This record gives sequence, C-alpha cells and structure tokens, in this order.
Amino acid sequence: MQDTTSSTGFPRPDQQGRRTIGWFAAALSGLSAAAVVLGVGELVAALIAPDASPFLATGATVVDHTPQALREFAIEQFGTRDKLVLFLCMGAVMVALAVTAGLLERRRPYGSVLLAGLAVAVGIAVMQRPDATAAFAVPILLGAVAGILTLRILITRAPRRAAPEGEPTGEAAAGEDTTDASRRRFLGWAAGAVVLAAGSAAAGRWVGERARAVTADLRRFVVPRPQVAAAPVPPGTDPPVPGLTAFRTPNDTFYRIDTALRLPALTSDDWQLRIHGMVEREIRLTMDDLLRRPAVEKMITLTCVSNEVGGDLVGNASWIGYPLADLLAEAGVRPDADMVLSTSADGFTAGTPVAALTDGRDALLAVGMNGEPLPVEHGYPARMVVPGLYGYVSATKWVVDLEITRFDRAQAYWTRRGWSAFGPIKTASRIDVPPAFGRIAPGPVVVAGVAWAQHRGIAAVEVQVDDGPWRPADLAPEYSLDTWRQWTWRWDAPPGSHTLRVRATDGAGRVQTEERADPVPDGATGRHSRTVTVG
Ligand SMILES: Nc1nc2c(c(=O)[nH]1)N[C@H]1C(S)=C(S)[C@@H](COP(=O)(O)O)O[C@H]1N2
Ligand SMILES: [Mo]
Repeated sequence: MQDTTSSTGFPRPDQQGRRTIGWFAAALSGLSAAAVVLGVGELVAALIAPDASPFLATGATVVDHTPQALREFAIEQFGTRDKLVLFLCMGAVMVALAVTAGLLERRRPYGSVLLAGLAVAVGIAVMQRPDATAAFAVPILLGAVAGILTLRILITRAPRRAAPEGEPTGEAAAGEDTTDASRRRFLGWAAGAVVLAAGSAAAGRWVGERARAVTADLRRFVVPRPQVAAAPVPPGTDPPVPGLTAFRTPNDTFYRIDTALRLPALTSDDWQLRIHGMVEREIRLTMDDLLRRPAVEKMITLTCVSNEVGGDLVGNASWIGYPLADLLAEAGVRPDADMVLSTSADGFTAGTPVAALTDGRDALLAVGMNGEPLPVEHGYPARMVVPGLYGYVSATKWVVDLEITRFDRAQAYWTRRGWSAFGPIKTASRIDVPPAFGRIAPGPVVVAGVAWAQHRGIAAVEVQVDDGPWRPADLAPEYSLDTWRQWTWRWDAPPGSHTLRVRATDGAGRVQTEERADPVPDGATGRHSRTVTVG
C-alpha cells in the first residue's frame, strides 16, 4: 500500500514529495477517537438519559438479540462472568474498528465515515432499549461528533515521513523523516484526547453513581406507617366505564411537571429541611427527625396550572407525610408573615400563602405516594402537597428549605416569569369518553369524565348536547373536597354529528365559567367539549 498524504492529512496524489503517516500514529489516532466517542457518550448519557450509555445500551441490545443457544452456551461456559466476556468481546471489536478507522483516515476521511457509520449502528442499538426516548440518540450523536473531530485533529497532526514512490508504508520505516519535536507534539495531542475521554467517562460514572445511590436509598426507604390512614375509597368511586380515568392515579402514570433537566439526586441521609426567616426559632430537620413524628395519609388531587381545558396534567394519589401546619407552629411563624417560600434541591421555588398551610386543610410535607416512597421524579425524598393550589405555588418537589417571608418581599420561580403569585385551582371538568372524534352507534351511550375544584368540592356536573338544555350527570360518591369526582351521563345518542359539552359547579355553588382563558397567568378556563359522530 502506498500513501500520498498532504500535510493537512488529505491526500493529494499530484503532490510532489509524497509523505505518509505511520501505522502506529494512525492506529493511536483511531483508538483515541474511539475512546472520546465512548467517554463523551458516557458523560452525556449520565447527564440526560443514564440508560442511553452507548457502550452499555449496545451491550444490552446485543444480549437481547443473542440466539438462545449461544446465550446458554455463554452462561454455561462463563457462568456469572458472561457479562465480562461480552464486554471484552465488544471491547475487542471496538479496538479493531478503531484501528481500522485510524488507518483508513490516512488517505481520505474514510475513517471518519466509518466512525459515523458505527455511530449510526450504535444509535440504532440504543434506540432498541425498551425505555428509549428521542433523548437516547443524543449521547452517541455528541460522542460521535467529538470522536470524529478528535480523529481529524490527530491525523492532521500525525508525524509524516517521506514515502518515495513504490515503497510500502511499514513499521520499520515509520517516523524516519519525522523530528522528535513533531512526534512529541502528536503524542501530546493524543494524550490530550485520551485524558478528555477518561475525564468524561469518569465524570459520567460519578454522576451515574449518584443517581444509583439514590435509587438504592429509595429501595431501602421505609414509608412510615400513618397513624391516621386515608379514608377508604367508597364503592362506586370508580364507575365501571372503559376509558374513564381511575379515581386513584398510579405513580408510574402520574403526570410529571418540573424544570429539572436532570433529576435531583438526593438521598434520605443527605436530605435536610431548614425552616427559617420570619420565625421565632429556626428549625432544621433530618429525615430521622421527621420519621419520628406521627405521619398521616391523605388523598389529594394535584393539578398543574398549565393544564389546558380538557388536558391531563392532573392526578390523584394518597400522600403519606407530616402536616406542614405542625412544622410551622414549631418554628413559630411571626404574625406579619404571609408567604412560605419553598426551595428545592435544584433551586426551584414556590410561594405559598401561610394561610393555605395553616387553615386546617391537609397541607403535607409528603414522603410517600400511594403507599410507596416518592418516585425520584415526584420529589424523593420529600415534597410539599397542598390541597386547592396549583403545583407551581405549592407542590415543591425535593424540598429542602422553607423561608417564612412576605409576598411583598419575595418572588417565586414562576411568578418572576409572569405567572400569578397566587394559584388557587379553578373549577374544571373533562369528558373522557366517548373519545374525541370517535364514531359510536346510535342508542344508549355512557358519557363519562372527571371534575375537580380542590378544597371547594364538586356539587354538580352537567352535560349539554349541541345547543340543548344542560342535563345533570350522575356523580360518583364524594371522597373529599380535595379530590376529583368521576361522573357519568346516559345519553340516547341520535344519528348525526353532535357536540357534547360539560360544566361543573363547585361546592360553593359557583358554575364553571364558559369564558375562555389561557393557562397564563393563573390557569385556563372554558368548557371542555367533544364532537362525536353517531351512526
Ligand atoms: N422542584 C420542583 N418542584 C416542582 C416543580 C418544579 O419545577 N421543580 N414544578 C411544580 C409544578 S408546576 C407542578 S404542577 C407539580 C407537579 O408535580 P408532579 O410532577 O409530581 O405531578 O410540581 C411542582 N413542584
Ligand atoms: Mo404546574
């Protein structure tokens, strides 16, 4: 093989005084580039999607696609070391491909093309993961970009030697025409690349370890047994209508809203809550301090202010925790204070009226959700839950600090961005069935949905067909003022296209307004409607 490479690393066949890169420098360039792909990929994955680690996700996909016979053979041969063998095999393949990429890159950027192709293959493998989202493509993408840049930079800086026509490039000849200085410079660049790769991988590991530590801590966390359990859910609370939202929302389908790009990694040992500001005495609570107190369990429906009319940013769970009123009483809130500014481990803040926490409603510092520890994405190890207020002014997850202050002194995260300082939940109702733009048969049909007006309660729900009269729907038994209510309405559907509309009346007798309003600044209003074709 004969190399004709210009000093920029690109071949110029017509160039006189042909120069070439030795195989060692080329292989080292390829290996360094591959290391950078993996290192950067690992770090980006740890930051945004831990399960998208290019190396591990590819390994997992390989395992998933290993024929059963080979898998059994591997387990039989290597026992519990089967994973190590897999990683060694993957490593060997990677080294071979990296060296190939480096050697190819000497003539034309074919090595870069090879790396890009491999990145696509790894990307496809990563996207095979069962929990894959669009974010899973990002680590390998950024890793590949960094790796290809590394390869280009190293190849253009690799020492060259004269390659007289007809003389093969070989080990013995490599470096003949290179000065020690240029060789040292190249090794410096290669070392830089390896340090970058190792540093990224180590940083990724560190971040990943922290996330794993929290997962392990969460698994060990024993939710306190409440002294006062939530009232039992009365029969009939869940009318048996397919497609109707259940009274209790499971943790894994509970809506999630927060500003966290990466979930805060807070173990219960690291957690502390500081209550300070306009108080008689500042308090600091560890999780052990908290767990020694009597816990209660309350069913509370949470809603996001960003929920559109008919939207699903609402969910109902039982929360196990400690009345915030007791904690505030212990600190002694000064009479001129009117706001509790809560801060999360990641710097989010919410401003809650002191009154909403002390007027007797079930405002909790929660550590349990539906009988389990709070899932990390819902605030592990502790969060606030306040009936009747939108989440952005009350439901701080990963809460670590309560500052007692005043609305004329402090502003919270969303208030600074144009949302209202106060966020009482507005009366709302939603049609779940029949589905939007569905086609149904004429005759008896059950229309059903949910309605909520937390801490005021739902007194009535009515349904209107086209421009007809409002008809009362059947309400499921009321669990409490702080939870949503399922409703059903029997309709004798005539053929044609019809619009169903719903409205609720809250416990104070106020009918849900038909006036349309955007979520900004304090919650959407308007009536949910659904058009169906009957026939
Ligand atoms: N730390 C933190 N807590 C937060 C938020 C946030 O962005 N960061 N968002 C709030 C908003 S807007 C809502 S609606 C609720 C949602 O709680 P969930 O994700 O458990 O449903 O959390 C609240 N608590
Ligand atoms: Mo929200």
